[in-house]
Amino acid sequence: MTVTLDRHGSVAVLTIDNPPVNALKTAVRARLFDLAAQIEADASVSAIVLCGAGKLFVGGADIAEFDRPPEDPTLPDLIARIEAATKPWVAAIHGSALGGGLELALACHARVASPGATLGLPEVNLGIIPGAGGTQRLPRLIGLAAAIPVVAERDMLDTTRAAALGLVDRIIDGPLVDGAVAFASGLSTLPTPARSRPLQDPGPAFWEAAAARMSKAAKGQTAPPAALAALRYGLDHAVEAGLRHERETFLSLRSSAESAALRYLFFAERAAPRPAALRGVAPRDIASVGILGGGTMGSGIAAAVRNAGLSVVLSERDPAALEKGLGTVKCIFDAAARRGLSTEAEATARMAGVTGCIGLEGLSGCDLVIEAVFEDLAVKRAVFADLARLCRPEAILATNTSYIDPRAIAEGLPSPDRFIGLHFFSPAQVMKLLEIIPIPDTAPDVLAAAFDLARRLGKVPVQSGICEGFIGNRILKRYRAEAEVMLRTGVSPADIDAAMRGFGYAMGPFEMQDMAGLDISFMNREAARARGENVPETPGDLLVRAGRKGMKTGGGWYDYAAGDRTPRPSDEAQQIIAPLIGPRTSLPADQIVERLVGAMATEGQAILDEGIAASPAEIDLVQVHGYGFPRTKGGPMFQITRKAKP
Ligand code: T1G
Ligand code: NAD
Repeated sequence: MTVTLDRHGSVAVLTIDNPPVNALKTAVRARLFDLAAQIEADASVSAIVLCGAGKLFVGGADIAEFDRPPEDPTLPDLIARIEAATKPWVAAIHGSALGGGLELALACHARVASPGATLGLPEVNLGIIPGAGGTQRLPRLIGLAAAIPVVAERDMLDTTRAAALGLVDRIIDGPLVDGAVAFASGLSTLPTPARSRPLQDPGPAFWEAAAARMSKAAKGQTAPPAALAALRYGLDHAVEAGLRHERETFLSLRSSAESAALRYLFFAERAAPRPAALRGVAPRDIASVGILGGGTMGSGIAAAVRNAGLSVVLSERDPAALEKGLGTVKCIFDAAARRGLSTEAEATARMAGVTGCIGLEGLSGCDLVIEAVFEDLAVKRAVFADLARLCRPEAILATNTSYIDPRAIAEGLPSPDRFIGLHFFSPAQVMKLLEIIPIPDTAPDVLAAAFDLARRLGKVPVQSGICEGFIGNRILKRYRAEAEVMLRTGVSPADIDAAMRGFGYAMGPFEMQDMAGLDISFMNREAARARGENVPETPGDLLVRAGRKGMKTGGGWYDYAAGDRTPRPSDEAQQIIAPLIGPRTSLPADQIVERLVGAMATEGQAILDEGIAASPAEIDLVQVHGYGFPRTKGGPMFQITRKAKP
């Protein structure tokens, strides 16, 4: 099934039917291409309505086809045939008209839409630009000032805004096809195709502002500036030249490593919430959530859960700690409203859905309790023993531990089938990664509930087996260790950090340590030494012992001026660590990157071999969504696999 043809009097209704998103795969394009010729020759047809089956119009070209050369008829071929028709084609849009889907609608002579539809050109998310006329037809319909954000900045239009801009000719409140047929039947003349309409220059200020936004928001990405250039090219050249330039740019970007990485992540992110092992397993119900501990993590998790519309009870030890925790949650909601991510009213409503309690009794009615107390096994075991006594046996009990073996936390708990690890990342209301760590007793419907919770929270869930640091922190440890090996050979922290920033990280490994604080890992090493483990002195130890704990003490690997977060190379730090460092040397940036990304991938391969992670893509999701690995590079496993390709 690809496209069906029905008749409503003299109007032909074509319905694209290619679940789940009506992607314009080759078979769909070919069928439409043939039907367009057939209908054009059919004198009994006066007009055509094009619509989509299921929940949307068309979700775009078939991204899965991008690893192969384009197949005829290409989307531009199909669009040219529709545009040349002597009978009016009317696109009837519901749900979404995205990418090639919107370009197909732009080829039509008119567009009608149900309320609440979404129209956009999100190709830049995939490292490409629209490749079937979007950069040339959209601005001729809605003007360049409105088109720039849609084409180059992922702006989406809803039906109302699209109608106000002239992209949608009529909003159909009733049955869409009937309304579209009536609209098509009422067209007395053939509307001027988008490509034939004039284009006005919005003026240099618009272009400068767009370029400035792009250089900030799309740092390190190739497609957004290329999309802006395609729009500009269309202003300075005839439409045919503009279409040719757009297609050449699209084909070039489509074959780029950056687009391959972004398409790889697109599919990995959509597969993540639905692990094969959980197919058919109904998740255990979660309607009310308790958070135990209102510190750094507890307050962030409470905000994340509340943002998903779930009610939250936050428990702390004493009134002062509870007031602090609730205050932190309120600050998070208020900050989001200040940044325009929500309204003031929404912030107030969200906070109203968070109640506080002292001690654990207030959590007894929750369907799920997430523990975020101190990273101390005895403390965690004590609170879970109390929770098991107070909560219903089917209430899910989850730990947010970073390093402790969840089996040790759960040992001896009644109904261990309801115990699981939910490892959020700081700040929990922002970071999308959620590592899900079942213990051997964890019931399937509890594991399914964890994945379903991730979906409701808009998180990217990755299941991890049990090892020190699970997936993410284990790779982070290897990354830092390799950076330290490089440091000891005499390569400077500044060169290493600069190389990783050049690769696309927001900051390098040493800058990151200064921001988080060197004392955390120092205390871990000291604790290991106290347990009699042989942990050799590290340069970080020397710095902490000298009082250089990072940004919070005005210096760590780098110096920081008061109130200034800019890292400055530090002679003092260099002298302190000198006993452990070889003579100063330098390495080319690409070699630094290759060694550090290689170390991550080597650890990733060990994680796969041990069955801690199920696939390379899941390891890459952890790195991209938990540790700032640049999306345009796909992840350490993607990088290594791509390098290995002939
Ligand atoms: N091609 C192939 N598969 C797609 C797809 C696409 N365009 N969009 C979604 N899927 C798969 C997805 O992987 C998942 O598969 C299933 O459909 C449901 O997706 C020429 C070149 C449309 C808003 O970027 O934004 O057109 O995991 O979970 O939440 O210029 O999918 O079930 O096996 O996201 O209901 C431009 C991408 C393409 C839009 C629906 N279009 N898709 O959301 O479902 S490039 C896009 C979405 C292009 C032209 C250029 C969303 C959606 P599986 P889902 P959803
Ligand atoms: P934190 O010290 O900021 O907060 C811990 C909170 O738990 C404190 O507010 C404390 O008052 C409260 N608490 C302790 N005992 C309690 C009890 N019996 N009843 C109620 N409240 C109690 O610690 P954090 O950084 O939020 O870390 C919490 C957990 O999350 C730890 O297991 C940590 O390893 C893990 N984690 C931390 C991060 C991070 O970046 N900070 C990231 C992921 C996971």
